[in-house]
Amino acid sequence: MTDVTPAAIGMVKAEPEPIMVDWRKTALVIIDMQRDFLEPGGFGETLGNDVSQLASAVGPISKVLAAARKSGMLVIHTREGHLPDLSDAPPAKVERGAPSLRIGDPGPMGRILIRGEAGHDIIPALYPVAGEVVIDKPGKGAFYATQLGDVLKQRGIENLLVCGVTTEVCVNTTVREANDRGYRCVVIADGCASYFPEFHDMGLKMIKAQGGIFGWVAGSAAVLEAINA
Ligand code: TIU
Repeated sequence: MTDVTPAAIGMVKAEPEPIMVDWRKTALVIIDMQRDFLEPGGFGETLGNDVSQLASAVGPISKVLAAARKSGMLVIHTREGHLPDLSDAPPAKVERGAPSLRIGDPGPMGRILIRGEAGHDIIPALYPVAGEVVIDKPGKGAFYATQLGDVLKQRGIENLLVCGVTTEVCVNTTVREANDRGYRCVVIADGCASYFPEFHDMGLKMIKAQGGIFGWVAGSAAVLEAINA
């Protein structure tokens, strides 16, 4: 008998090329699957968006989440939102555009994009379980003003499976932040969604272009196949 854990290397059929990942050094990062973005009456809808556009990501994410949980992979959920006193919400963000309700205004799911309110929480289908990490973030990127970097370092993580909403906003910003910090990001194409289908497509293309300038892109089926292999 030996106490050396066998290697847990898997190959994900990704673009622009397949990528080998050590699952022990990999985390699943689910970006902002909050009621505020996916349900009527939340932040996404106040910005004028058709929130039903995001529903397609839920099924693929729940399958990958189930496989990650079964395999013992580190699971991280993020939530975009602000403190009740708005002290972490820059006026430049709060005052932006002409939404029907602004950040902090009372809405049908509580105050828009405020921590602790119903709308800020993660949708029931993907709700975190004990042992999973929840990162609250004031910005679009999950590294800015959060403990995410420390969590990943502590756990020896080198690779991120990234999914969530929206493709071109919080997913792209987080992947760019992670890429600059040395993480290999594999973005789960059908586990992401945008209010704008063309931005979803382009957001994924931008990541995998130029030899994978920001990372890799793979479908949930390819990711599942690799995790379950
Ligand atoms: N989570 C995230 O992407 N925040 C956004 O504000 N996205 C929009 O597309 N508006």
